[in-house]
Amino acid sequence: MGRLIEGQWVEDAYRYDEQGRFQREESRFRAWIEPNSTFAAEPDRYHLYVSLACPWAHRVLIARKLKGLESAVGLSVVHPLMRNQGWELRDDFPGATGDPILGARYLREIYTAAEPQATTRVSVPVLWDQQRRTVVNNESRELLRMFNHALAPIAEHDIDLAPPDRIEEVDATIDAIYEPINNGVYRCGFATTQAAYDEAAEGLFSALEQWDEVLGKRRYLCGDRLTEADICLYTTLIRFDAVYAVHFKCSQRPIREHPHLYGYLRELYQMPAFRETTDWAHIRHHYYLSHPFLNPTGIIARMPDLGLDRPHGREGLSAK
Ligand SMILES: N[C@@H](CCC(=O)N[C@@H](CS)C(=O)NCC(=O)O)C(=O)O
Repeated sequence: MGRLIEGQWVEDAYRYDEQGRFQREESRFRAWIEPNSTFAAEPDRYHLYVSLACPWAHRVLIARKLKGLESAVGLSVVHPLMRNQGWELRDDFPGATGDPILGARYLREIYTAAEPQATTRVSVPVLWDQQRRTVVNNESRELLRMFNHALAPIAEHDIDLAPPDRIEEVDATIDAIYEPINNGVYRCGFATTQAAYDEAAEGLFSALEQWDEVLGKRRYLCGDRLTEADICLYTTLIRFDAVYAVHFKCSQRPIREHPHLYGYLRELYQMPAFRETTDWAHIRHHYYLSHPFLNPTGIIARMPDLGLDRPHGREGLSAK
């Protein structure tokens, strides 16, 4: 892996604090699509770059499908392996598309096309504006909100994943699950000291227990309607037993032993927008082969039987 420093690619590891805790960095591009702004909602203008392996990019892919934005916003899928040159736009893996838009070989070329002297990590998801030839935004949570609200005028489906009467709760829930769960699995996996790992694992498994209890009473995280918060939790839960439990040492208790989280995960997986954007080959190849410091032999662990098509039994949960 690496990063751009003043437009030059520099091979580089992740950042840690002095206690060995993984430090996630802020996303660089943070503009918004808004009516009558530099970035207006227009079909065929924006292009989304994702990895099908990445839980952050997966959020935006699910929203794109749920909202019916697939014909309005184009998509490029990177190759699942991310090694010294960062994400590559090769098409020699099923589902990887290459880059029909800029003809880039490396994802970093999208970043330098926007800002030749950029100093930034080169991450997915990233939204490219074909009209202004620049990156709009590369922060998944903001892209998720933009796909939901700002791009609604060009969306085919009328579904609001952060409705006005729930938006504060949706934001508070996304905040609450981010550190212990979404980022927590990475903090377990990338910890470089036992203490940093123990701290992350403790936070992760107590948060999972807490949300398991909540989901015993509520159908979705914010009540009886699917929201952005569910998308944010799903993309971590679906990778958990297949990858994080082994590769990131999130081993204490699998999702399929949390009864309510497991039923909830099955329900979401059985929805087409979730299932059709979940690509096991990309997920498993990416994680097990892209972090040689964690898995030097590059062996891909066996897939457990997740039983995701079993009935979820959650229809009877009333709104609370
Ligand atoms: N905060 C960003 C995080 C995105 C992110 O870390 N994506 C990973 C893939 S799972 C990535 O592209 N990492 C490459 C790197 O950081 O060099 C977001 O939520 O969009």
